[in-house]
Amino acid sequence: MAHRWTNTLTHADVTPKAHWLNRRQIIAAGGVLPFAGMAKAETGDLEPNSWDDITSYNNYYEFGTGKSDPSKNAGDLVTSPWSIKVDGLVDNPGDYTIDDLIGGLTLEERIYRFRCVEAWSMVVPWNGVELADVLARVGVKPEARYVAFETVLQPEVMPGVRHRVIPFPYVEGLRLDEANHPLALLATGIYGRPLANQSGAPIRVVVPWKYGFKSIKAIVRISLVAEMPPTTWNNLNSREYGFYSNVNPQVSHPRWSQATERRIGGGLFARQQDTLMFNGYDEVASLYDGMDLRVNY
Ligand SMILES: Nc1nc2c(c(=O)[nH]1)N[C@H]1C(S)=C(S)[C@@H](COP(=O)(O)O)O[C@H]1N2
Ligand SMILES: [Mo]
Repeated sequence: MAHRWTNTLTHADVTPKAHWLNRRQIIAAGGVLPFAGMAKAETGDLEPNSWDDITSYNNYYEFGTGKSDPSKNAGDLVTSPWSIKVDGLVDNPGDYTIDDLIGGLTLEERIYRFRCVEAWSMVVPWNGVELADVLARVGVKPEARYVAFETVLQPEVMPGVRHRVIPFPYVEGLRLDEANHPLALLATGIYGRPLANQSGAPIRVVVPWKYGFKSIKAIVRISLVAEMPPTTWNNLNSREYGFYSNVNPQVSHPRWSQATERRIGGGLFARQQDTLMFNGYDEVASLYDGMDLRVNY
């Protein structure tokens, strides 16, 4: 892949290998990192966005369709107690607390690019556990081929749900091998702080090589299934939003190019830059060997 000046950093520069290959343990899962103890961000292109950028420019249609609606409206979401139903083709189905689900797993910092299908992007320093570790804990049966996720429904505090801006609950899914890739996270924090409600508190999926809508927020259900599960944006418009939705600068959205993106940063300082195949995470390419990514978009 040709790298231009904006893209000369490899994934290893974004997230130092120690963060994810050696699975450096920062603190036991469930804890909160002290801000001062955070690994310093890499300089340059992968400088994380500020907490303010990350928590004030959001997509979370349960709280409205505007970018500032989630930060204005998500404050009353009840995130504790929280229960996650694990069902389908698993050895250990049941209702899990967050601690049951991730307690004792390695909580890591992952500084990832985040690329929305709308052609804006950020860099976010997530704290979370590998989804693969959680799937191992619940015990995936051999017949399972996909993982389906569902977001909480609290209509009393979700104006977008009351106004039915799109169908809810929001649902998403991954192929099992995608979900088991070490880059796929269940995140509980950003910058060492618990997720803000608008960021998907208390626990969300993060799949950095896919468009942002695959990274479903505030999950209350994880189902292991045999067939490709329905997903919200694909249900709404399958021509515009595929099940895979891997970031791909060569496959345009029917209504706009995906070749470049607007990096959000400090208000007026948003800038245009090239979009990278798989959002720069080339290590996932082998998941799609033999697939035509124009067909399986
Ligand atoms: N439940 C739920 N999850 C969601 C969404 C949503 O509307 N509802 N929006 C998605 C989209 S389109 C994007 S780009 C990201 C935005 O995440 P952020 O607000 O943390 O940047 O969340 C994704 N997850
Ligand atoms: Mo998005």
